Amino acid sequence: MLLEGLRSVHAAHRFVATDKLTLDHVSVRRGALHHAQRMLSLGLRAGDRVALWAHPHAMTAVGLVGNLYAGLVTVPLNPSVGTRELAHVLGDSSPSLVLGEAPPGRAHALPSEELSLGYATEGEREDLGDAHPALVLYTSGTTGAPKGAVLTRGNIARNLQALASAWDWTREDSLLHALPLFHVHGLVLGLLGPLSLGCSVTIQQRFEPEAVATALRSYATMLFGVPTMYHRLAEKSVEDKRFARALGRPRLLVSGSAPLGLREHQRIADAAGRAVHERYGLTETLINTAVRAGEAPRPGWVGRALDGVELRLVDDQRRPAGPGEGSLGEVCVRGPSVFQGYLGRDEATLAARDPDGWFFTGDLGCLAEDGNLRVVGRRSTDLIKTGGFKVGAGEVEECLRAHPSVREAAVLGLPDEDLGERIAAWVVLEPGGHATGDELVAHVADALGPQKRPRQVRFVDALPRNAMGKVVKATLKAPT
Ligand code: MLC
Ligand code: AMP
Repeated sequence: MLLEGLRSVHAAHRFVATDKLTLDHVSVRRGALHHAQRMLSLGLRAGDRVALWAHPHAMTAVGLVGNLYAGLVTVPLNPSVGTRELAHVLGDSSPSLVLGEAPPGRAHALPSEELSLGYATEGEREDLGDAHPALVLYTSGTTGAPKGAVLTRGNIARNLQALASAWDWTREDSLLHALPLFHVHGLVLGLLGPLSLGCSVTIQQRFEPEAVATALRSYATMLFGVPTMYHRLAEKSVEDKRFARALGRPRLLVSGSAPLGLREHQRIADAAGRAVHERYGLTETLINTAVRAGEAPRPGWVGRALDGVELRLVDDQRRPAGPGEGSLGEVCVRGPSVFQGYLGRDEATLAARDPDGWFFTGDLGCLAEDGNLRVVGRRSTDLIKTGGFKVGAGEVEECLRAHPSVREAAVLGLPDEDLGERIAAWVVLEPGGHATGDELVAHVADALGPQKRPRQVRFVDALPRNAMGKVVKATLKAPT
């Protein structure tokens, strides 16, 4: 059962979003039961979709759990989503209702409800099986607008069980993170994890290394972060011994959502005398592999398959590739946490998952004889991971082209010490067109969201093209 842990928790187990409200798990459960009753009294029924502004706030937990109790399918909304992307997500997922306070400038025409903290002791639908959808998470592809990945209750429950076993994660733990609550990492692992296992969680509203160190010093036993966060923590640890000691304190530092560089592993090992455990996942599959709590991490490797997960490598024709550290192939995954499909996009679902249930991740990796996986890159350069956020080059290019002064645009991810990759755009202006780089950055931030904004823009007279007229991105160089 997905939220089994919440039924038997006691008030010592805290849910904290470091702002206005601290709740214990008993209050989250009662508030959520109240919310579920309210949703059902409004005429919503199991399976209906409901969007939820995923503010880093305790009420997000109440809304999410209440929706699960009522069997509603939550579409979390990024509070800093751009106007155009918001219209896409709401149009594509057609929720019956939008829950929570809309951020300034993000009005919409759908019915909406504020979340409030009520009290109830019943309201949970007990009859919903593992195949019932729980979440629709929007995720970018190489081209086009993001697609909604439908995750079921079973997908989530099995994944959290497997992670609990991999990390010896129990209700005695106290998790700390500062991740956003609209993606797998912060939402499924960082929020539903503690709520289903019954352990304490503190969600910091924004990532500040000092605030993280303070929490690590006093109570946190586990930290979840993306590599950009570990990079910033490593920087601080190198210059400040007190800081390094704080990083050495929790029993587990977990990194995921993008590769953690060898340099960061080494710097944290040197400064704090400890290792970082990596795990590897995708929105569509949840977490696939993890370095186990009792094992010494091998930098560059993301661990073995979780319980119930099968892994294999395939070549360009999707034929199984040979095993061994020397063999490289696309990573494929099969198991109980592979998603139900993309909302309303059967063709895209069929392209990503074969009839035998294998999901093609697009990641390139090698599998050691002992089952450990190393992720070495991606099949397409048109998917960018920046600060742990996945961004499609195509969506940014399309957005730039929609600007009246822009004639053509090409977007690439360039290596970046802090963000892993930074979004860089090459732009050809319309004859007589006037736009500055800052204006175009603001244009993308406003339309799609600040996470998708280019960090650098270079104006060129023409884009390099091959004989077929296709832009040759490989020849584009980093702006100087
Ligand atoms: C800056 N800002 C702008 C702007 N420039 N806003 C509008 N226009 C502009 N031109 C604002 C931003 O909105 C933000 O405001 C603030 O400035 C800083 O933004 P930033 O530059 O994006 O922050 P940054 O320091 O780069 O953030 C680093 C980070 C962040 C690590 C904290 O990238 C992050 O939270 N990453 C986590 C991503 C994640 O969770 N991925 C998981 C995917 S699931 P404000 O208001 O926001 O402060 C997955 C599966 C798996 O991958 O395996 O886990
Ligand atoms: P998303 O679609 O945002 O869920 O991102 C999934 C992608 O993040 C994967 O396909 C990988 O490219 C990347 N990723 C996640 N975890 C890791 C990791 N530990 N190491 C390398 N890449 C990772």
